[in-house]
Amino acid sequence: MDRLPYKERALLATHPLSKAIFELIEEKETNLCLSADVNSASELLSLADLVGPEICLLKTHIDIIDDFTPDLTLKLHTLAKKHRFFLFEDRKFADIGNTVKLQYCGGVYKISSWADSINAHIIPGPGIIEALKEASSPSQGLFLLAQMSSKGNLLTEEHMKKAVEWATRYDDFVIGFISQEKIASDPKFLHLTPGIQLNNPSDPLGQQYNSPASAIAKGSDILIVGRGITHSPNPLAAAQNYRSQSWKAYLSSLRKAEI
Ligand code: 5BU
Repeated sequence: MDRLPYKERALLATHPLSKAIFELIEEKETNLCLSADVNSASELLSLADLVGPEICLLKTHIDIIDDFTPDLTLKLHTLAKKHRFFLFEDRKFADIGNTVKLQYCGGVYKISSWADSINAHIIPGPGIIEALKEASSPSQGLFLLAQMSSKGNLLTEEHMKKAVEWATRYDDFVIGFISQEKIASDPKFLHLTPGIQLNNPSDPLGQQYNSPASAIAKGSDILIVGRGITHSPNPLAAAQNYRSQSWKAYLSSLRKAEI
């Protein structure tokens, strides 16, 4: 697997957010993203404060918070500055352009006002990318859903290739993919991989897990860990373990690339 160091990819990145993410990963020495899938504002904030020093991205599902108020996203933003991580709202937009724009900017969550990055399915066609781009600032970026971790999912190879094609076409807004492996050869694109856990091969509802080492070996750049951390009796120690395993796997993949 040919792999360039994150710091070199920061120089090749053409979008301000992907450049900033590559730089942060390199400086902070972490390629870990916490998927903070908890139900209350206080749990989300305490988790972000506890695990913030270990991560480059915090991934939210803001619509699972029972007691959401706009104050939560202001506080998340403050924690993101304090611990230096970026906010990624895993909203998986999937509708026509006009509707996703309304969902992105409006409603209770006003995602466009606080999320550094979001993601979208490509099923509706490229209008979804154009609409989200129109509603974003130049420093916000989009990840395209190219592959999923769940058993029996319908994202075919043809679908994945389309995601790469459209990412290339809209590279002033698309900064990478949610995928299980490296799918694009252009080093400016980030590959984010969910379905990472050390203790279990799967969950009872179709989730399938890989280890950090195996995802990095397949070319992933940022590993997304949810319950492996949040359901641990000691989330900080678990995050530190995932962080160190993911970083070591990255360093060893660089050495392999040199040989
Ligand atoms: P887990 O607890 O580590 O299984 O959580 C994984 C998270 O990543 C969860 O928030 C999912 O919504 C998200 N996810 C995923 O698991 N698999 C996918 O293919 C995509 C997102 Br896309």
